[in-house]
Amino acid sequence: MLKYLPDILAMENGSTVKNEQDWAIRRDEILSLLRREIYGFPPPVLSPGQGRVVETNKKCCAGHAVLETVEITVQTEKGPFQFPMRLFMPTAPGPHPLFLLLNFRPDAYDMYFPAEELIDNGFALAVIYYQDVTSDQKDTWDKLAACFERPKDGTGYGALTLWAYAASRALDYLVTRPEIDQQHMGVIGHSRLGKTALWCGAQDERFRYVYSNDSGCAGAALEKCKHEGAETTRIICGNFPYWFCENYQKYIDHPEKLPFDQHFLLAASCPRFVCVGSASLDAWADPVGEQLSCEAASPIWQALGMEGYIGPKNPAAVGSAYLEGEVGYQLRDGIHFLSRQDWLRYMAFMRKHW
Ligand code: GTR
Repeated sequence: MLKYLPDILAMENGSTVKNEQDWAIRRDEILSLLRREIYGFPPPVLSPGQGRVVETNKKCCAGHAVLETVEITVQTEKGPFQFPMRLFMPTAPGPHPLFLLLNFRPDAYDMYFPAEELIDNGFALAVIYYQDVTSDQKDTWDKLAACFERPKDGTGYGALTLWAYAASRALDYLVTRPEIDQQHMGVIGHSRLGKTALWCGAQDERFRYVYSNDSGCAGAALEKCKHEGAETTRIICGNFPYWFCENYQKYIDHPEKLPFDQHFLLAASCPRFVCVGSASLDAWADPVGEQLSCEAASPIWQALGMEGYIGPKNPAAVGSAYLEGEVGYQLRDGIHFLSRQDWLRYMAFMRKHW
């Protein structure tokens, strides 16, 4: 493996992760590190998120699903904050496995999710439009971001952390729905929201499946090992400083000094299941860096008697999918996109590890 990556097994007390007890300690260390140095600490959870169905459409997906609009309420330091969530629930008897998608647009139907295909495969789908939570704009700390005092010591939440936090508050409500199978819930996102999904799943153990689609820099892709055409720490820190905590800026020209790499983010979901998807024409998100990260995260699963990533060490062939291990990887043909093909593989991954 890449020798210059920080050792994921090396605990702060100098010992090596060998079993579940060690891993519980090491996972906390990793989460603290990621919170302190890149994503920021989340706001406190004052009480579980609550939901209220405000609209119901029964003529959805050929009548095979009910589409609800649910208002999610989060208690904050400045009072209740609300955002909407769409919920496609199969009409067939449950309980149903669930995908919770963080999405780019508020529309009920969207190019990034094949609602009917998911429903016909027996999945429930919850969708949050991320900018209902907080705007994706520099120096605009609005909506949920305006509801808490952001710590000024460099570790205060970035926007990714707030979007992830909101997904967890929506999950607080979703687990109260008897139609949902709580053993089979996954969080998923594309691109910046793929970074968010990884970060959400890393922290929230109720998600048994964590999916990253084309998440790239500061997502699944390694920062210390970039390939041609890939986004760098300098570019992402310069363009999107507000996605992260301020401490991340310390590394803008020195990713080699980061005390972690992105395989730590994947590993934080161990012993659960992580599936990383790349696209062949998406050099910006660094497919090879994403695949290497899956391999680099795997020693944690192996220390616990599992396998992690089971796939080639050389760059994967276009169109291939390696879904056998607890860490899946797939390389779809085509551009930066969350496609039907990606979803078919993500459904297969969940089924395989049922
Ligand atoms: C790009 C950004 C990427 C990725 C992408 C997206 O501009 O550089 O890291 O997050 O946006 O979210 O579409």
